[in-house]
Amino acid sequence: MSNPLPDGSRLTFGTATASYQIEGGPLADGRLPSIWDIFTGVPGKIDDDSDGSVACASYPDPGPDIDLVAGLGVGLYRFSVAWPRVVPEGGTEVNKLGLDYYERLVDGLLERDVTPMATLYHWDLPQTLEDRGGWLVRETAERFADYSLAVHDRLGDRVRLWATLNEPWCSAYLGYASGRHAPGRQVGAQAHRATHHLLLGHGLAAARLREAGADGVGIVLNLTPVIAESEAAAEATDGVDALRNRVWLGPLVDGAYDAGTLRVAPVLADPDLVRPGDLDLVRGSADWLGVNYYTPSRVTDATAAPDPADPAADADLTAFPGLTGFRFAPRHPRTDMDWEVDPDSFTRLLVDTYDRTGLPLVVTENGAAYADATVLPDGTVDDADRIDYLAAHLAAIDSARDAGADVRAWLVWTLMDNFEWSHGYLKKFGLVSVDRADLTRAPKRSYHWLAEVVRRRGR
Ligand code: IFM
Repeated sequence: MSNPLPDGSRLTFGTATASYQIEGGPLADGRLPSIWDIFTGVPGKIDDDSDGSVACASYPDPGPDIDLVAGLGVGLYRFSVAWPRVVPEGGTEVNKLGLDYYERLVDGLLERDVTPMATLYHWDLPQTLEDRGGWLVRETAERFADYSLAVHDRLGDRVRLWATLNEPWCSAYLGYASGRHAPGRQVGAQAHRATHHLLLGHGLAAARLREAGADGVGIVLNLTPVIAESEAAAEATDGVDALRNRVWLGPLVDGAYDAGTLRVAPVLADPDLVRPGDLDLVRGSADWLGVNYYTPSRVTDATAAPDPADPAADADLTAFPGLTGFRFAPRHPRTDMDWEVDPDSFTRLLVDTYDRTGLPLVVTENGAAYADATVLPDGTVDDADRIDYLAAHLAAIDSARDAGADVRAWLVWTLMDNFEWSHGYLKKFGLVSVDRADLTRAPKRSYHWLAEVVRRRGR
């Protein structure tokens, strides 16, 4: 069979979404609650007190979204499968009705000549599994492999690009250390256990998929260039780099956690946690690597005075158990997430990641949240700032390719405004706006911009 990845002779374009952020229908057709259904019910966790119970109401009819994707003219669409739709109890019993939805989605994409890329885990763990320990326990990794195979059994004849996990850093450290994401636990350095079980889950799932004939299995990481802003921050910078980047890439490339990673995460040397063979399973398990990039991480020492007016200055510190004595120092300009805009760091990240891994890269997410306050007389959102961000980051990918990085595709995050996790519906990343009252979709100027880029460059 031919290689399922785009061949890279030119950049392929696409866009992406995730199940909990767009689907709604939390109890439809046998789905049971995920950790996000429970977490969003806890007062104070979501900025606008919202949840994903309606989201963009893409369930059960994916037709309008597929039309929007096709209207962009892009070649690839990355969606995620909701584990609690397919295996609601988290065990081995498969819910056929849940899979029917994804079958309709995939068939609709293929009919419109768009290649589907399925992400198997974009953070919606069945709550039943969390009740048994979630990613802190090994069993979850094993159940993830069973579930992955069930999805492949149904869709593997039509889907050839599989991403196991999306941004496992968030699952481990926002889910179990800072508690800003579901399941909202704060178990300190024990969060590293989740890291290992996520990697193991990826390795087990990749092996099962490969046995079933898959040859386009990847993993999606939110890698970030980690930049020391002061000499005194050198050690902390190394620690942040370890947990953001090396703890994932080490096992994938070398089958090992490196010494600097073990310094900040000593539990990863525990033989009861990291059992013989675990890391061998992970090494070489990816046919391609998904890179999600939004912003770099600038690290400075804690003694450098933070700007008290700067909400981004100490964001997510608790996400790094075992690390102290530093803070983040993002520069300007920034997006509505307070994330620094830095396309040059993107070029460097892609070149360095390709050098480190030798794997074909897919930019599985890249985009920006802006307030979208400017509206043209015909009602179109005039999101010039988002277009500038996207144009600069597309140029950054072109530079990385010119420098030799094997970047095959660029998937813009995201098709439409949706449930942005702990920010609810307050942060808008979409190429298409969604009216919260009646869920009407309206393409923004950035949607038309992307369609024109694709038309000019080829999809
Ligand atoms: O919306 C998220 C997505 O689900 C994962 N990557 C980052 C995006 C923006 O925060």
